[in-house]
Amino acid sequence: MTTPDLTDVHPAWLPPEAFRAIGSRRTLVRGDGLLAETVREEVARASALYGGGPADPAGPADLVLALTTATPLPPAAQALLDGPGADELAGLGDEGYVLARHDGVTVVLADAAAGLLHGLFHVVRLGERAFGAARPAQAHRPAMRRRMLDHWDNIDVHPVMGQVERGYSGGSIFWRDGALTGDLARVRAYGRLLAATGVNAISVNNVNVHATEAHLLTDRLGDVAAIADELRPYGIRVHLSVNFASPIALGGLSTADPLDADVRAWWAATTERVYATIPDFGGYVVKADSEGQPGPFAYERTHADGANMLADALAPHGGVVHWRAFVYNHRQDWRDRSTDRARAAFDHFAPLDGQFRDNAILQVKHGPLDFQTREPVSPVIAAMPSTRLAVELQVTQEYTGQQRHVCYLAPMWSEVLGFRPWGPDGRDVAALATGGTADGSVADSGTADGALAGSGAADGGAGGPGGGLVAVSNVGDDRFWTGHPLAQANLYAFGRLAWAPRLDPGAVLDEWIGLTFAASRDRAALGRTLHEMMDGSWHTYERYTAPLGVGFMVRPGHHYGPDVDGYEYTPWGTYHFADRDGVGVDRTRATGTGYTGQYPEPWSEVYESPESCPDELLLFFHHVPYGHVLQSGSTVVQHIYDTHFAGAEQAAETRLRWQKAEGLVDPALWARVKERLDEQVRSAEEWRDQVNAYFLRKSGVPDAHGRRIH
Ligand code: BDP
Repeated sequence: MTTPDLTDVHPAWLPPEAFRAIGSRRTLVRGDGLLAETVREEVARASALYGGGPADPAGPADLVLALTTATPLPPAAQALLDGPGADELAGLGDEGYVLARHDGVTVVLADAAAGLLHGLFHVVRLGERAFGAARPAQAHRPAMRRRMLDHWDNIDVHPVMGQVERGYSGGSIFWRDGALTGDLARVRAYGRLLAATGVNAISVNNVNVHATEAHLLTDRLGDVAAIADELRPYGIRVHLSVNFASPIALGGLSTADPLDADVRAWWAATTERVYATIPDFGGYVVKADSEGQPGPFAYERTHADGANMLADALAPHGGVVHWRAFVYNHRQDWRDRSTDRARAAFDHFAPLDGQFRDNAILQVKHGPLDFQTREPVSPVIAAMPSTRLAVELQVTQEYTGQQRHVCYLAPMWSEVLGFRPWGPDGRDVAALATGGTADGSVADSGTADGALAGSGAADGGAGGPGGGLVAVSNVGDDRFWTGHPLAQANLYAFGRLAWAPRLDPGAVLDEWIGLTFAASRDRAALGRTLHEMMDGSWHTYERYTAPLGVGFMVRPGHHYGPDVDGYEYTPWGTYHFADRDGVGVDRTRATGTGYTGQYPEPWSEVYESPESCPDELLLFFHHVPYGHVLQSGSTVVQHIYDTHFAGAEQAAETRLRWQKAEGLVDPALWARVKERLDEQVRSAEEWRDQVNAYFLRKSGVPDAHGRRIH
């Protein structure tokens, strides 16, 4: 294997300089297998750049990366095995590792080669610090067993969505001109970047499986195998989005009924062929009965019937099906207020808890609607104690500025992962996705993959084995990978939080800055600037867009920029109900849609009352008069004015900060960010003016500070 060298492509968080500390040292790599070769290759490349090299096996070394099975072990590794660090070595699993530094040698020990690779990237993150003071042996294991990116990529260019649905970074890195890309080195480079964050699975095509892409399952499987070959050296397994109606479209059957014997046989045979071609294939991703995709409802079967059929086809091969819970009616009658899209996933899936196979993972969007800037945590996540749940995030910034605005999303994800549906003493979302039985088991430590507990206890019970964390990727064939170079941080942070959900998002940001800009001539100044620009950028974005959790004030279709009533009278079920007296959606049990009743206590009660509902979600849960006083002391309408003026100002400050950083980074990157910031400032003013003018006209309440509202 040769490590990719893509001179025109930005190295993201793995520039050569990030390997300086390793590259200038004497390193020993011991162990066999494909991923151990990758580790060797990485070390050799760094050494070639910085003058270090493989240590003489008999002589001294600065860094030892070894499998516990290697014989003979280098003395520093053997000392760790025999010494006080031995306890840490128990139960490392197939991705964990122990890191220690003693007697002037830094040691990474792992039971499996994937662990060695993760350990190597840990040393890269530490840089010189890895070779400083002694470190007691410490075990590191991923909290989530599967840490997965879904690509919404099409092979063909879709007439409306383009090639990558909700993609803001150019074309697909997998598919070009109706075929597999000729640039497989780019795919490999992507795998390398992802491995350095901890991601270990990718689904390579859109969840909306169009006609061409459906064939990836059968006659175009070779393309998927070629991608798998590129990603395998980095420990990343490939998954495929499949169309539920494939037996009809590809198999010539007359039905896709999940209980039909021929249909089941077709899936079993097809899946067998997939594994014959790609033995480490991960499994299927399915969007069914949603936004026009076929599904089991056509045959009056449940989603458990649908998911289990695929799970059964995959089980003999060790595969899993990710079955998405994003199921709702997108042809609603807006005049009928008895429907509430937020309720849909819970209404469909909660009654099915306990009916899914062990290798069926229910993939739930983190909020009940659709990746808005602010949503409560989906009540489905707390409603399925006997089902393996994966939480789905959106790294691609569909509703958060489409990679034209700076919007660092890790603080949002961290809030989601830390949310405790049963109150302060219950488990949090990270624990539910991990499947850990106790809170502490989540912090960069073990995954429990035990039997399903099946308990619906009021505190969340012991829970199932957990389905992990999934996100929609933001990567395309753009030379900066993500269109907006700073949007790389979201991709990086996703992987890091999937590995260790309790990491501080600000610290992860600094880690990304440190690696990505390792070559900057003034790293400290640049680091401060970027931190200030990015750490609070989600809140800034929230301030100048839809207020107080109301969501969806975007232009229909492409979802960029403000359109205050764009979705208000459409069939999509996404309303804010603003009128002359007030705004917001009444989702209470007492007078509204009853959605608050989908939460366990205490949140059911907290959300039910406008007095206790957190300000930032007030309009998600309540329809209130414009003069309603928030917990902050401000009225709703004054809050809207204040935050919109402040948010647009903060966007302008962000641009100013960047202007001062000119010269500290590569000029092309600086220019790209500057161009995006110009658009952000323009767009933020547009949001400010439209939202403020809208609420001024609706309410007739002037700004208390007399500012001009256009
Ligand atoms: C929405 C997107 C749409 C996706 C859908 C999904 O607008 O393009 O197909 O989610 O998650 O956010 O399936």
